[in-house]
Amino acid sequence: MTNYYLTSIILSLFFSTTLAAQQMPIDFSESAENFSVWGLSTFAKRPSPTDSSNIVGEFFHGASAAEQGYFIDLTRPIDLNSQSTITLLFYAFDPNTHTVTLKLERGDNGNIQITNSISSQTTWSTMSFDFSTIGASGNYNRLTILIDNGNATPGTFLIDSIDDGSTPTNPNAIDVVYSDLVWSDEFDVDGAVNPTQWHHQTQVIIPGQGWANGELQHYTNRLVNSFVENGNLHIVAKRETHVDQGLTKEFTSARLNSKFAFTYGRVDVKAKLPLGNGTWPAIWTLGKNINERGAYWQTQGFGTTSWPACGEIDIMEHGLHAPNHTSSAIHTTSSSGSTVNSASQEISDVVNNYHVYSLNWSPNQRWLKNDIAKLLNLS
Ligand SMILES: [Ca+2]
Repeated sequence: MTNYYLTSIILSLFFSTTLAAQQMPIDFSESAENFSVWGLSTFAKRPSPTDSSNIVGEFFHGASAAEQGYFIDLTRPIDLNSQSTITLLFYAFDPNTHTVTLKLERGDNGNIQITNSISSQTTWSTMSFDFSTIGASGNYNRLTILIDNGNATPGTFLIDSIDDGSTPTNPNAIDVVYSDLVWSDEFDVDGAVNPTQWHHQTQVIIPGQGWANGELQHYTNRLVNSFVENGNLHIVAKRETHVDQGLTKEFTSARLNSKFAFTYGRVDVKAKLPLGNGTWPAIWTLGKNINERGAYWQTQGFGTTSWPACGEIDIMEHGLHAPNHTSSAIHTTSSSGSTVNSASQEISDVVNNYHVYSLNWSPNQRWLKNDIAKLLNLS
Protein backbone atom coordinates (compact mmCIF):
# COMPACT_ATOMS: atom_id res chain seq x y z
CA MET A 1 0.00 0.00 0.00
CA THR A 2 1.28 3.42 -0.83
CA ASN A 3 0.26 6.63 0.85
CA TYR A 4 0.56 9.87 -0.98
CA TYR A 5 -0.59 13.38 -0.57
CA LEU A 6 -2.01 15.52 -3.25
CA THR A 7 -4.69 18.01 -4.04
CA SER A 8 -6.23 19.03 -7.29
CA ILE A 9 -7.54 22.44 -8.16
CA ILE A 10 -10.03 22.97 -10.92
CA LEU A 11 -10.04 26.33 -12.61
CA SER A 12 -11.06 28.05 -15.76
CA LEU A 13 -8.39 29.11 -18.18
CA PHE A 14 -7.69 30.35 -21.65
CA PHE A 15 -4.77 29.51 -23.79
CA SER A 16 -2.23 30.55 -26.31
CA THR A 17 0.72 28.52 -27.42
CA THR A 18 3.53 30.92 -28.30
CA LEU A 19 6.70 29.35 -26.99
CA ALA A 20 9.52 31.49 -25.71
CA ALA A 21 11.77 32.58 -28.55
CA GLN A 22 14.09 35.54 -28.78
CA GLN A 23 13.94 39.24 -28.14
CA MET A 24 15.76 42.33 -29.32
CA PRO A 25 18.53 43.34 -29.16
CA ILE A 26 20.19 40.32 -30.74
CA ASP A 27 23.91 39.93 -30.14
CA PHE A 28 24.10 36.15 -30.74
CA SER A 29 25.30 35.46 -27.21
CA GLU A 30 22.17 33.46 -26.33
CA SER A 31 21.53 29.94 -27.54
CA ALA A 32 18.06 30.93 -28.76
CA GLU A 33 19.44 33.67 -30.99
CA ASN A 34 19.26 31.66 -34.19
CA PHE A 35 17.89 32.67 -37.55
CA SER A 36 15.82 30.28 -39.60
CA VAL A 37 16.59 30.20 -43.32
CA TRP A 38 14.90 29.39 -46.56
CA GLY A 39 16.11 28.81 -50.11
CA LEU A 40 19.86 28.27 -50.33
CA SER A 41 20.79 30.44 -47.38
CA THR A 42 22.47 29.06 -44.28
CA PHE A 43 22.97 30.54 -40.84
CA ALA A 44 25.57 29.76 -38.20
CA LYS A 45 27.21 31.39 -35.23
CA ARG A 46 30.95 32.00 -35.07
CA PRO A 47 33.52 34.23 -33.35
CA SER A 48 34.05 37.69 -34.77
CA PRO A 49 37.19 38.00 -36.97
CA THR A 50 38.12 41.09 -34.96
CA ASP A 51 37.33 39.75 -31.47
CA SER A 52 37.34 36.01 -30.91
CA SER A 53 35.41 36.41 -27.66
CA ASN A 54 32.44 37.97 -29.46
CA ILE A 55 29.97 35.59 -31.11
CA VAL A 56 28.34 36.90 -34.28
CA GLY A 57 25.92 35.57 -36.87
CA GLU A 58 27.27 34.14 -40.12
CA PHE A 59 24.85 34.54 -43.01
CA PHE A 60 25.61 32.61 -46.20
CA HIS A 61 23.89 33.67 -49.40
CA GLY A 62 23.63 30.76 -51.85
CA ALA A 63 24.60 30.78 -55.50
CA SER A 64 21.17 31.42 -56.89
CA ALA A 65 18.87 34.31 -57.53
CA ALA A 66 16.05 32.24 -56.11
CA GLU A 67 14.21 33.60 -53.07
CA GLN A 68 16.32 33.08 -49.99
CA GLY A 69 16.89 34.73 -46.67
CA TYR A 70 16.82 34.57 -42.90
CA PHE A 71 14.25 35.26 -40.20
CA ILE A 72 13.81 35.16 -36.44
CA ASP A 73 10.55 35.21 -34.48
CA LEU A 74 10.61 37.45 -31.45
CA THR A 75 9.12 36.81 -28.02
CA ARG A 76 8.75 40.54 -27.51
CA PRO A 77 7.76 42.38 -30.68
CA ILE A 78 9.64 45.25 -32.24
CA ASP A 79 7.63 48.36 -31.31
CA LEU A 80 8.06 51.00 -33.99
CA ASN A 81 5.84 53.39 -32.06
CA SER A 82 8.48 53.83 -29.36
CA GLN A 83 11.61 53.36 -31.51
CA SER A 84 11.52 53.46 -35.29
CA THR A 85 15.19 52.84 -36.09
CA ILE A 86 16.89 49.45 -36.13
CA THR A 87 20.67 49.30 -36.38
CA LEU A 88 23.02 46.40 -36.99
CA LEU A 89 26.70 45.76 -37.56
CA PHE A 90 27.63 44.32 -40.96
CA TYR A 91 30.88 42.70 -42.06
CA ALA A 92 31.82 41.49 -45.55
CA PHE A 93 34.96 39.66 -46.62
CA ASP A 94 34.95 41.18 -50.11
CA PRO A 95 35.12 44.81 -51.31
CA ASN A 96 31.88 44.78 -53.29
CA THR A 97 28.79 46.77 -52.50
CA HIS A 98 26.04 44.64 -50.97
CA THR A 99 22.41 45.29 -50.19
CA VAL A 100 20.82 44.41 -46.87
CA THR A 101 17.03 44.36 -46.64
CA LEU A 102 15.40 44.48 -43.23
CA LYS A 103 11.83 43.28 -43.36
CA LEU A 104 9.33 43.33 -40.49
CA GLU A 105 6.51 40.78 -40.63
CA ARG A 106 3.70 39.36 -38.53
CA GLY A 107 2.78 42.77 -37.22
CA ASP A 108 -0.06 45.14 -36.58
CA ASN A 109 0.12 46.36 -40.15
CA GLY A 110 1.27 44.79 -43.40
CA ASN A 111 4.85 43.66 -43.98
CA ILE A 112 7.33 46.50 -44.39
CA GLN A 113 10.94 46.62 -45.49
CA ILE A 114 13.88 48.92 -46.05
CA THR A 115 16.90 48.13 -48.23
CA ASN A 116 20.28 49.82 -47.70
CA SER A 117 23.63 49.37 -49.43
CA ILE A 118 27.06 48.96 -47.92
CA SER A 119 30.65 48.09 -48.76
CA SER A 120 32.61 47.08 -45.71
CA GLN A 121 35.50 44.76 -46.54
CA THR A 122 36.91 43.16 -43.38
CA THR A 123 35.55 45.83 -41.13
CA TRP A 124 32.41 46.17 -39.01
CA SER A 125 30.12 48.91 -40.25
CA THR A 126 26.91 50.18 -38.69
CA MET A 127 23.82 50.07 -40.86
CA SER A 128 20.72 52.01 -39.85
CA PHE A 129 17.14 51.32 -40.94
CA ASP A 130 14.75 54.13 -40.06
CA PHE A 131 11.19 52.86 -40.53
CA SER A 132 9.73 56.33 -39.88
CA THR A 133 10.98 57.25 -43.35
CA ILE A 134 8.34 54.96 -44.83
CA GLY A 135 5.68 56.00 -42.33
CA ALA A 136 5.65 52.63 -40.59
CA SER A 137 4.24 52.09 -37.10
CA GLY A 138 3.04 49.31 -34.82
CA ASN A 139 4.42 46.07 -33.43
CA TYR A 140 6.10 43.34 -35.46
CA ASN A 141 6.96 39.83 -34.29
CA ARG A 142 9.21 38.59 -37.11
CA LEU A 143 12.48 40.10 -38.29
CA THR A 144 13.59 38.99 -41.75
CA ILE A 145 16.92 39.74 -43.40
CA LEU A 146 17.72 39.50 -47.11
CA ILE A 147 21.28 40.01 -48.35
CA ASP A 148 21.89 40.78 -52.01
CA ASN A 149 18.29 39.86 -52.68
CA GLY A 150 17.90 38.60 -56.24
CA ASN A 151 21.67 38.45 -56.77
CA ALA A 152 23.09 35.09 -57.93
CA THR A 153 26.56 35.66 -56.51
CA PRO A 154 27.24 33.58 -53.41
CA GLY A 155 28.76 35.20 -50.38
CA THR A 156 29.34 34.94 -46.66
CA PHE A 157 28.52 37.89 -44.42
CA LEU A 158 28.60 38.56 -40.71
CA ILE A 159 26.02 40.47 -38.69
CA ASP A 160 26.05 41.42 -35.02
CA SER A 161 24.25 43.69 -32.55
CA ILE A 162 20.83 43.96 -34.18
CA ASP A 163 19.27 46.63 -31.99
CA ASP A 164 15.90 48.38 -31.96
CA GLY A 165 16.83 50.53 -28.97
CA SER A 166 14.65 48.55 -26.59
CA THR A 167 15.78 47.30 -23.20
CA PRO A 168 15.81 43.51 -22.96
CA THR A 169 13.51 42.02 -20.37
CA ASN A 170 14.32 38.92 -18.39
CA PRO A 171 12.23 36.21 -20.03
CA ASN A 172 12.47 34.17 -16.84
CA ALA A 173 11.03 36.84 -14.59
CA ILE A 174 7.58 36.28 -13.17
CA ASP A 175 5.62 39.34 -14.22
CA VAL A 176 2.90 39.25 -11.55
CA VAL A 177 3.59 37.91 -8.06
CA TYR A 178 0.32 36.96 -6.40
CA SER A 179 0.30 37.20 -2.61
CA ASP A 180 -3.31 37.70 -1.45
CA LEU A 181 -4.57 34.39 -0.10
CA VAL A 182 -8.10 33.75 -1.34
CA TRP A 183 -8.52 30.02 -0.88
CA SER A 184 -6.60 27.35 1.00
CA ASP A 185 -6.82 24.10 2.85
CA GLU A 186 -4.20 23.31 5.46
CA PHE A 187 -5.86 19.98 6.28
CA ASP A 188 -5.84 20.65 10.00
CA VAL A 189 -9.08 18.85 10.97
CA ASP A 190 -8.66 15.10 11.19
CA GLY A 191 -11.18 12.83 9.52
CA ALA A 192 -12.96 13.09 6.20
CA VAL A 193 -11.88 15.59 3.56
CA ASN A 194 -13.79 18.86 4.03
CA PRO A 195 -16.86 18.52 1.80
CA THR A 196 -17.33 22.30 1.55
CA GLN A 197 -13.91 22.54 -0.12
CA TRP A 198 -13.65 19.27 -2.01
CA HIS A 199 -15.66 17.03 -4.31
CA HIS A 200 -14.90 13.34 -4.63
CA GLN A 201 -14.92 12.50 -8.31
CA THR A 202 -15.95 8.86 -8.38
CA GLN A 203 -18.20 8.46 -11.42
CA VAL A 204 -16.15 6.82 -14.18
CA ILE A 205 -15.76 9.18 -17.10
CA ILE A 206 -16.01 6.41 -19.71
CA PRO A 207 -19.13 4.33 -18.88
CA GLY A 208 -18.53 0.58 -18.95
CA GLN A 209 -14.77 1.09 -19.04
CA GLY A 210 -13.48 3.42 -16.36
CA TRP A 211 -11.05 6.30 -16.48
CA ALA A 212 -8.79 7.63 -19.18
CA ASN A 213 -5.04 7.04 -19.42
CA GLY A 214 -5.30 3.29 -18.81
CA GLU A 215 -6.00 3.82 -15.11
CA LEU A 216 -6.60 0.52 -13.31
CA GLN A 217 -8.34 1.89 -10.24
CA HIS A 218 -11.69 2.96 -8.98
CA TYR A 219 -11.72 6.34 -7.32
CA THR A 220 -13.77 6.18 -4.15
CA ASN A 221 -15.04 8.55 -1.48
CA ARG A 222 -14.20 6.07 1.29
CA LEU A 223 -12.05 7.12 4.22
CA VAL A 224 -9.64 4.33 3.39
CA ASN A 225 -8.66 6.13 0.17
CA SER A 226 -8.65 9.74 1.38
CA PHE A 227 -8.58 11.26 4.82
CA VAL A 228 -7.01 14.04 6.84
CA GLU A 229 -4.62 13.17 9.65
CA ASN A 230 -1.85 15.02 11.45
CA GLY A 231 -2.14 18.08 9.24
CA ASN A 232 -1.97 16.22 5.96
CA LEU A 233 -4.38 15.12 3.31
CA HIS A 234 -3.64 11.46 2.67
CA ILE A 235 -4.60 9.94 -0.65
CA VAL A 236 -4.09 6.21 -0.47
CA ALA A 237 -3.79 3.91 -3.45
CA LYS A 238 -4.69 0.33 -2.46
CA ARG A 239 -4.51 -3.02 -4.18
CA GLU A 240 -7.94 -4.51 -3.52
CA THR A 241 -10.77 -5.88 -5.59
CA HIS A 242 -13.51 -3.30 -5.73
CA VAL A 243 -16.80 -3.35 -7.63
CA ASP A 244 -18.54 -0.10 -8.49
CA GLN A 245 -20.79 1.03 -11.35
CA GLY A 246 -20.79 -2.53 -12.70
CA LEU A 247 -17.00 -2.54 -13.08
CA THR A 248 -14.55 -4.70 -11.17
CA LYS A 249 -11.18 -3.07 -10.56
CA GLU A 250 -8.13 -4.39 -8.70
CA PHE A 251 -7.04 -1.05 -7.26
CA THR A 252 -8.65 1.91 -5.52
CA SER A 253 -7.56 5.48 -4.94
CA ALA A 254 -9.10 8.95 -4.67
CA ARG A 255 -9.54 11.89 -7.02
CA LEU A 256 -10.48 15.23 -5.53
CA ASN A 257 -11.78 18.35 -7.28
CA SER A 258 -11.59 21.67 -5.52
CA LYS A 259 -14.87 23.55 -5.29
CA PHE A 260 -13.05 26.72 -6.19
CA ALA A 261 -12.37 28.08 -9.66
CA PHE A 262 -10.43 31.12 -10.71
CA THR A 263 -8.75 32.88 -13.60
CA TYR A 264 -5.20 34.09 -12.89
CA GLY A 265 -3.39 33.61 -9.63
CA ARG A 266 -0.95 31.33 -7.96
CA VAL A 267 -1.42 27.82 -6.67
CA ASP A 268 1.07 26.30 -4.25
CA VAL A 269 0.78 22.66 -3.25
CA LYS A 270 3.19 21.21 -0.72
CA ALA A 271 3.36 17.48 -1.11
CA LYS A 272 5.24 14.24 -0.78
CA LEU A 273 4.79 11.73 -3.58
CA PRO A 274 4.73 7.95 -3.92
CA LEU A 275 7.36 6.12 -5.91
CA GLY A 276 7.01 2.86 -7.76
CA ASN A 277 5.65 1.22 -10.87
CA GLY A 278 2.08 2.17 -11.55
CA THR A 279 1.92 5.24 -9.38
CA TRP A 280 1.08 8.46 -11.16
CA PRO A 281 0.33 11.18 -8.62
CA ALA A 282 -0.81 14.39 -10.22
CA ILE A 283 -1.76 17.90 -9.23
CA TRP A 284 -3.57 19.32 -12.17
CA THR A 285 -6.16 21.76 -13.39
CA LEU A 286 -8.88 21.54 -15.98
CA GLY A 287 -11.11 24.23 -17.38
CA LYS A 288 -14.20 24.78 -15.25
CA ASN A 289 -16.19 24.22 -18.43
CA ILE A 290 -15.04 20.63 -19.01
CA ASN A 291 -17.99 18.34 -19.81
CA GLU A 292 -16.53 15.37 -17.94
CA ARG A 293 -19.00 13.03 -16.22
CA GLY A 294 -18.95 13.41 -12.48
CA ALA A 295 -16.50 16.33 -12.39
CA TYR A 296 -17.53 18.92 -9.82
CA TRP A 297 -18.27 21.82 -12.16
CA GLN A 298 -20.04 19.47 -14.58
CA THR A 299 -22.41 18.54 -11.76
CA GLN A 300 -23.00 22.27 -11.18
CA GLY A 301 -24.05 22.84 -14.79
CA PHE A 302 -20.86 24.34 -16.19
CA GLY A 303 -19.84 21.43 -18.41
CA THR A 304 -20.02 22.72 -21.96
CA THR A 305 -16.67 21.92 -23.52
CA SER A 306 -14.74 18.77 -24.32
CA TRP A 307 -11.11 18.13 -23.54
CA PRO A 308 -8.70 19.48 -24.73
CA ALA A 309 -10.64 22.58 -25.78
CA CYS A 310 -11.42 23.20 -22.09
CA GLY A 311 -7.68 23.49 -21.44
CA GLU A 312 -5.49 21.70 -18.92
CA ILE A 313 -2.53 22.87 -16.85
CA ASP A 314 -0.61 20.08 -15.15
CA ILE A 315 1.21 21.58 -12.18
CA MET A 316 2.95 18.35 -11.24
CA GLU A 317 2.97 14.77 -12.45
CA HIS A 318 5.28 12.02 -11.30
CA GLY A 319 5.71 8.62 -12.93
CA LEU A 320 5.99 9.69 -16.55
CA HIS A 321 9.77 10.03 -16.35
CA ALA A 322 12.58 8.62 -14.24
CA PRO A 323 12.05 8.42 -10.47
CA ASN A 324 12.23 11.87 -8.84
CA HIS A 325 11.64 13.57 -12.19
CA THR A 326 8.48 15.60 -11.80
CA SER A 327 6.95 17.11 -14.90
CA SER A 328 4.63 19.93 -15.85
CA ALA A 329 2.58 20.34 -19.00
CA ILE A 330 -0.09 22.37 -20.73
CA HIS A 331 -2.70 20.81 -23.01
CA THR A 332 -4.60 22.87 -25.57
CA THR A 333 -6.36 22.23 -28.84
CA SER A 334 -3.07 22.79 -30.67
CA SER A 335 -1.04 20.35 -28.55
CA SER A 336 -2.54 17.74 -26.26
CA GLY A 337 -1.87 14.19 -25.14
CA SER A 338 1.89 13.86 -25.62
CA THR A 339 1.99 17.63 -25.71
CA VAL A 340 5.08 19.53 -26.81
CA ASN A 341 4.35 21.99 -24.01
CA SER A 342 5.97 19.99 -21.24
CA ALA A 343 9.12 19.92 -19.14
CA SER A 344 10.55 17.69 -16.45
CA GLN A 345 13.23 18.04 -13.84
CA GLU A 346 14.88 15.84 -11.24
CA ILE A 347 14.36 17.00 -7.69
CA SER A 348 15.55 15.40 -4.49
CA ASP A 349 13.73 12.42 -3.01
CA VAL A 350 10.08 13.21 -3.73
CA VAL A 351 9.03 10.46 -1.33
CA ASN A 352 10.64 11.78 1.83
CA ASN A 353 10.96 15.50 1.07
CA TYR A 354 8.16 17.97 0.90
CA HIS A 355 8.41 20.10 -2.22
CA VAL A 356 6.14 22.96 -3.21
CA TYR A 357 4.66 22.58 -6.67
CA SER A 358 3.33 25.83 -8.12
CA LEU A 359 1.47 27.49 -10.94
CA ASN A 360 1.80 31.26 -11.38
CA TRP A 361 -0.72 32.29 -14.00
CA SER A 362 -0.90 35.92 -15.06
CA PRO A 363 -2.56 37.41 -18.14
CA ASN A 364 0.72 37.08 -20.04
CA GLN A 365 2.42 34.11 -18.44
CA ARG A 366 1.75 30.64 -17.17
CA TRP A 367 4.71 29.56 -15.09
CA LEU A 368 4.91 26.02 -13.80
CA LYS A 369 7.57 25.63 -11.17
CA ASN A 370 8.64 23.87 -8.03
CA ASP A 371 10.63 25.08 -5.05
CA ILE A 372 13.86 24.26 -6.88
CA ALA A 373 13.38 25.74 -10.33
CA LYS A 374 11.02 27.09 -12.91
CA LEU A 375 10.04 24.41 -15.37
CA LEU A 376 7.82 25.79 -18.06
CA ASN A 377 6.39 29.09 -19.17
CA LEU A 378 3.94 29.61 -21.98
CA SER A 379 3.50 33.30 -22.62
CA1 LIG B 1 27.82 39.43 -30.55
